[in-house]
Amino acid sequence: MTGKRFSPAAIGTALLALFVAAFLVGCGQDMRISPAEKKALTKDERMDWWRDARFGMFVHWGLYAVPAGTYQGRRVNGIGEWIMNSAQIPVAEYEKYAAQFNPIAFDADEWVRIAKNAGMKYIVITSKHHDGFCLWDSKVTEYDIMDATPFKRDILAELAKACKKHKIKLCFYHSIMDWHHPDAQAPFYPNYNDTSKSNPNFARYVEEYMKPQLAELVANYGPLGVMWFDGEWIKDWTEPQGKALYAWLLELQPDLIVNNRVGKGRQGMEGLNKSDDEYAGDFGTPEQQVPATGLPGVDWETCMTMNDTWGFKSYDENWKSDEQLIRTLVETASKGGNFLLNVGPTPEGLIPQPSVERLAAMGKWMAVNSESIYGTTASPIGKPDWGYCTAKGNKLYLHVFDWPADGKLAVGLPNASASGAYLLAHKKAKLAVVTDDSKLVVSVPPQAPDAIDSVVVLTLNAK
Ligand code: FHN
Repeated sequence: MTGKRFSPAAIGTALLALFVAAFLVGCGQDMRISPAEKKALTKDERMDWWRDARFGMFVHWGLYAVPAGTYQGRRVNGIGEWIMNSAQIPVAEYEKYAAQFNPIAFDADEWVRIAKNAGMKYIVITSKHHDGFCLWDSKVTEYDIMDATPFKRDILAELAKACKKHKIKLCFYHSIMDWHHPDAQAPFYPNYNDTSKSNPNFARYVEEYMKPQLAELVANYGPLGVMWFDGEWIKDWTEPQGKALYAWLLELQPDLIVNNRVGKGRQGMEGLNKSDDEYAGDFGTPEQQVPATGLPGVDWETCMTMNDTWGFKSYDENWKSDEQLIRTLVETASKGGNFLLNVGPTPEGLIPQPSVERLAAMGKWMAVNSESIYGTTASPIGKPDWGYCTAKGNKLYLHVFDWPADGKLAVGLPNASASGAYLLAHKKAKLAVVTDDSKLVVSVPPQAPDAIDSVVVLTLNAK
């Protein structure tokens, strides 16, 4: 049987394709997978790394860091990144902040190291917030870091490089609402967030501006972990549009994850995605709170500020404590969710020192206890009196906030049997476990190894 014969033209085309591919790889180009090679992945396949990660860094950074909560000498109420709307700043006036935005202290590698050392596995940064300013070199607009500021460096490209180096997933927040674009909400001034209003040209904004920018972000800074949408509540955006955008993005990058704010999922179910066919998006997005019982049956992520603002405000010193932050991470994981904790960098490009200190404290705790967070699932025993519980395989991770004075840690697991127990902080010291019908009791040492959360590992004889 003779082999298939190829025409000289076919051989030439194949050789040319090989040369181009080799050239691109040689230039360190990220070879885009061709449409023929793209294959649909199951949701579980796409979500696998995200479910394992459990803990990420949110970064709200843009022109709003320049006024930092103050306009015309007056402190402006509300979250820092909303100052354009809160202070009713005209577009032409707000644009002037671009000429002042020169974050010469910005060091992407330092930001990524701070996140990684905290135990965070992914970073979600505002590519464009509601104010419309773009932190990357967009070919679709000059209202971006390269053309409108003295800084003239592609922030997202530098962050992408640092994330790749430190094996942290790079993800982008992107606002559907856009207070700067004439075909979006700019004409609604002075209340850019007027949800009673509609822009007759919004479809043009979506097709000729927003989607080309999203294509840039996926093509030039990816492969991305998550596209994290926001600003979806506007009148001009609908769930069918969200579903279409979701499908379009997965065509561009088949393993991309997209949150439920690509459509109306947040409004529809209080952040809960009832099911894939209900609302577009892969996970629910409760904000500034951990739902009482989590969001059973779906993937979800609580996003939260460390003080009271997402974007930098020079006078917001209402910082959550190390204890509050560590215990919120634990509570979120114990209910089966991810924790996306925010930093709001300064106009100079620095993560505020109080944030750096709290992330270092979280990293110190995670260095000992991350096994009880990464890849865990929700507690099978509800919420015990003394703290929280996470699970993985046949292990229960007992997060003890209130250490038992009598040295007896009771675990409500009727008719269960355990093969052993130990402290994550002192794995070699085996702890005695006795059982009775209604519970297991672990004998623990008089001193808790960690004042904020001491983890006892209980190995069960069955999952
Ligand atoms: O309006 C935004 C707000 O500025 C911030 O980005 C949060 C973060 O999730 N999302 C919106 C409010 O829900």
